[in-house]
Amino acid sequence: MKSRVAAHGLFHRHPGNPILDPSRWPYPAAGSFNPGAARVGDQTVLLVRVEDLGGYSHLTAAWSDDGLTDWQVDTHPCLLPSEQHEEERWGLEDPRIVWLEEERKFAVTYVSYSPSGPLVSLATTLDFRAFERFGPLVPPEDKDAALLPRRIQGLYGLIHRPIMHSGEAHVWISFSPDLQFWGKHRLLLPSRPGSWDELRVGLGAPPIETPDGWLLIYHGVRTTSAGAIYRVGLAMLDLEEPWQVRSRSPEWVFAPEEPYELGGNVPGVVFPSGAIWNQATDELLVYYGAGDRSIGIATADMADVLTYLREHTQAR
Ligand code: BMA
Repeated sequence: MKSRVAAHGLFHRHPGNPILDPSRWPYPAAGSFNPGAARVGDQTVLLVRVEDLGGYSHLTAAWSDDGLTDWQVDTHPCLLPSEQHEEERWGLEDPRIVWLEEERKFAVTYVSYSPSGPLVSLATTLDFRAFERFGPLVPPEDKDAALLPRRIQGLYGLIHRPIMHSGEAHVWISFSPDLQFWGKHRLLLPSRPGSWDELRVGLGAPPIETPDGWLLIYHGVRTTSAGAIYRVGLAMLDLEEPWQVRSRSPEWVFAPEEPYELGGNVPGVVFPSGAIWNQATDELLVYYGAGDRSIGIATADMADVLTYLREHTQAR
């Protein structure tokens, strides 16, 4: 029988961390962080949130053959705020990428920072050079969204994170027949009073389809006298009824520890936003923003992640 997997031993930092930071950028940047991730042909692309020196963000692609080393950063941004989209006026942030098999396109859900608050927009692409914009999916304030890669009972699913007036925020799931009109809204993962994720929770990487269900890698926030701490937890959703949470980590599985996570522009932040599961090696690569300034990779064996979640069947 497999031995019990300790939460803190699940993930390992890549020795090359941080793999990207503003010093590697071909133009001036204050931060390069919170990337979406995808495999395109035989390369990994990171769609990186780049914060310019004016404090506004846009998206630029970086490419690597093995998804770990030798990153080539495009010389120009691929998604800048569009004048035709007023909701993008204060920048584009935190993209999540999903391959939509039915559409045969990548769907990029990103935060459009509108003057009346952040909301979630959708664009599609095949090559991370040309994009088609579909505009806002949900009104402000809402963030941290990704589509499910396939329809469930005939409907597309969107996991997202509306923010309440109180500042608290929980993860929700909504459904749509056409990627445009959204309904069937349900609370999915609430923040847990008293816990490490008591203030806010938000989707990290897009949901990953596993034999046990949809794996969610999420961030949880607690405010302390020294400021907010962003840590990482796991949850498993039912495969065919993804509004049902099958298990959730009682403890965090990854937290700021290294200087680039404890420092940076916003100290004490690890913010997963992309993940790639190499099914040949069973390795899960999680790409995360560190301190709102740089990018790190955390790796885990998917078998260990699934074992851990099978042992934590508490749903909420
Ligand atoms: C969240 C988002 C993220 C950011 C995090 C920590 O609200 O804005 O982009 O990484 O805060 O500052």
